[in-house]
Amino acid sequence: MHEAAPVAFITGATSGIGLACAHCFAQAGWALVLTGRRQERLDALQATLEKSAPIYTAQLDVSDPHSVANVVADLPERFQHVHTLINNAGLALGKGPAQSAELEDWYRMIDTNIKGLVTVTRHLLPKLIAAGPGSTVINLGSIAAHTPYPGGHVYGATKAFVEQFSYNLRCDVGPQGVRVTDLAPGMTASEFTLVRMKGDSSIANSYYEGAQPLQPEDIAEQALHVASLPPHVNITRLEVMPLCQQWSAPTILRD
Ligand code: NDP
Ligand code: 8X3
Repeated sequence: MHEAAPVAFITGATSGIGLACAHCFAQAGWALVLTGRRQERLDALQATLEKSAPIYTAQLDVSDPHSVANVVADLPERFQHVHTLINNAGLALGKGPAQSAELEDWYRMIDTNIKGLVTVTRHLLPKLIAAGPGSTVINLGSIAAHTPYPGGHVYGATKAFVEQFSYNLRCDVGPQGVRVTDLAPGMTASEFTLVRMKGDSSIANSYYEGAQPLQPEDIAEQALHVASLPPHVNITRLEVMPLCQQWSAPTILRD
């Protein structure tokens, strides 16, 4: 590992789990590359966190391969030695049935959750391998990778991709000292549902009503734990659910 504070590169650091990871890793003394599309939020984060940690922010839409290449190529010297990548940027769009879904929504989920994640990963792999034993890729999966539900269609499928990609990636880079983790949360209170419901805050708020969902900080603490373990320890998949969330028995359709 680089002798100065290790560097974590976080996608989707402007909200929810990514934002909580930024705070959690900064408090733990990491240097951070924080990315997302909303520049004003990156500016606010920089102002808040640079008092406690070295921070570099870059506007980044992970679904734009040129932008990913440029951001990685332009990393300042201090932030070149990326030790941990948190592939967090992601979204769900819509919860209606597949037969009434917008194809554009499906394409955006695939472009962000799959294409974006693999693009960022591919560009950073040489740096992660160079960082040496203990470097880590943490991919934000989901319980939706394993739990089919009505309206889950493409979103759940993108998270199943994330899980299998994580395992296959580990086969290749594990021997180079790079650990890979599929960090799979259940219901977590963030802007996730607001985005999924396209800004309808009444639906988003009612989703969390009367429940005690995970907080983004709960997941950020797990990410920090995963990245801070001794180099020979690789948590391959870490599923975390709030106690209020239950699995459903398979539904039987009857006449
Ligand atoms: P939020 O909506 O609160 O945060 C999503 C983050 O992703 C934002 O910072 C957003 O930033 C960023 N983002 C979205 N699209 C892009 C893009 N094209 N390029 C770059 N950044 C992008 O949701 P969560 O924090 O809850 O979600 C984080 C991850 O956790 C996602 O991968 C999600 O699938 C996963 N997850 C969430 C669960 C939940 O219940 N909340 C449960 C299981 C998994 P900006 O708009 O500024 O680009
Ligand atoms: C989001 C979790 O259960 O809302 O990844 O699909 S769920």
